[in-house]
Amino acid sequence: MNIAIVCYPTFGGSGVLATELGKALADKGHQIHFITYQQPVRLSHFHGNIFYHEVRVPTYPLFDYPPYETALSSMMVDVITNNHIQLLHVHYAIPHASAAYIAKQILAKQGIQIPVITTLHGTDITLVGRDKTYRPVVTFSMNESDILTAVSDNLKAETYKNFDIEKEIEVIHNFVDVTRFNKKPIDEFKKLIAPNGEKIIVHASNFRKIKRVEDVVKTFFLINEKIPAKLLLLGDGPERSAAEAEARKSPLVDNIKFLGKQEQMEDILPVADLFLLTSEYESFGLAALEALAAEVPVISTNAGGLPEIIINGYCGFMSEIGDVEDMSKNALHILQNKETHDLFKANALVQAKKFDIENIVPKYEELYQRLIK
Ligand code: GMT
Repeated sequence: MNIAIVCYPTFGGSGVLATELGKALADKGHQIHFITYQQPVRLSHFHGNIFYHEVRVPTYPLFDYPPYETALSSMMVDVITNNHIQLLHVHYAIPHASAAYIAKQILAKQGIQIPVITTLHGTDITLVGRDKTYRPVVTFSMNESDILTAVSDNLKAETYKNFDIEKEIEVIHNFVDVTRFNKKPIDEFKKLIAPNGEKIIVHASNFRKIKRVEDVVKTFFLINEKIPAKLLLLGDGPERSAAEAEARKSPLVDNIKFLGKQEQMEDILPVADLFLLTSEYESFGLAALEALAAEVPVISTNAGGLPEIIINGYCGFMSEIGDVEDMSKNALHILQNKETHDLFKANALVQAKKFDIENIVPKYEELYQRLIK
């Protein structure tokens, strides 16, 4: 099949998922055309079946707000017309679903019928899309998509709760390529971070308010008061300086390293003993799934779709949002006993395999086949 994929190119989960999906489909022989404003972060290697089309928005003195959505629709029309594209799969509703609607209408006038799939990822529904600034357009364009998918049952329920949706939403969970993440840890790297065998705790996010990164720091300090440990924070975003300020309040600050944005998650995660995710909401929590695939138990909140991947007391523990005491207690329960830790690590891998790329990508292919027919 010839498929156009529209996504955000950044480190966020929706862009990562869309890129990994495109790469997996390309490996299966499909031709994939990415349309976005920058090369997607996880699209670093050449692949004969992958094409990348960059949306450029020319500046003009009149434009205080350059019209990205218009440029995007025009690019969709161009790519679809000139590359025998059979379907358009847009990730994250804003503004991709409405841009797809415009492109679909333009193409229909030219006698080209292009089916549109919109995949909802999380904040496009639970945070940004709900705002009245966007809601009418988001609602309309979701209803106009030929197929709507959500990445968890929780996100499906949230979408029905917050929007007047007239069609069925199909749930296709996030996935991970377990073989890529389940690697032996790089010993020199591990020794560099934890020279005295300290436990390595990792958090990765885009440091937005919704992630409550300060809770990661607080939880870590409670753990570190009891056992030698190091915290690696991966990613960057608006709340990084607040998290750094929180870290500097403690004499244990030197045990925390802010590593910034990192592309090679599959090299870093395997050195971790535990993954911390303290979010106020996660539609799914792809970062937690990648940790499980690297055999790293997860301590998280029980927000949103996280209970769909973390089995409490099996591959990790979930606590109420903000309950840093409970999160640290659970972390210590896992880390202080080698047998328990080994068991949770083994279970993490078993759990991750349920969401392996091999099980999930065919679900998208089935949808595509259905639409094209
Ligand atoms: O987590 C973020 O803030 C990034 C965000 C995005 O839209 O890129 O991630 C969302 O999509 C991921 C992939 O489907 C999900 O795994 C994340 O849970 C979801 N984030 C939120 O719902 C906050």
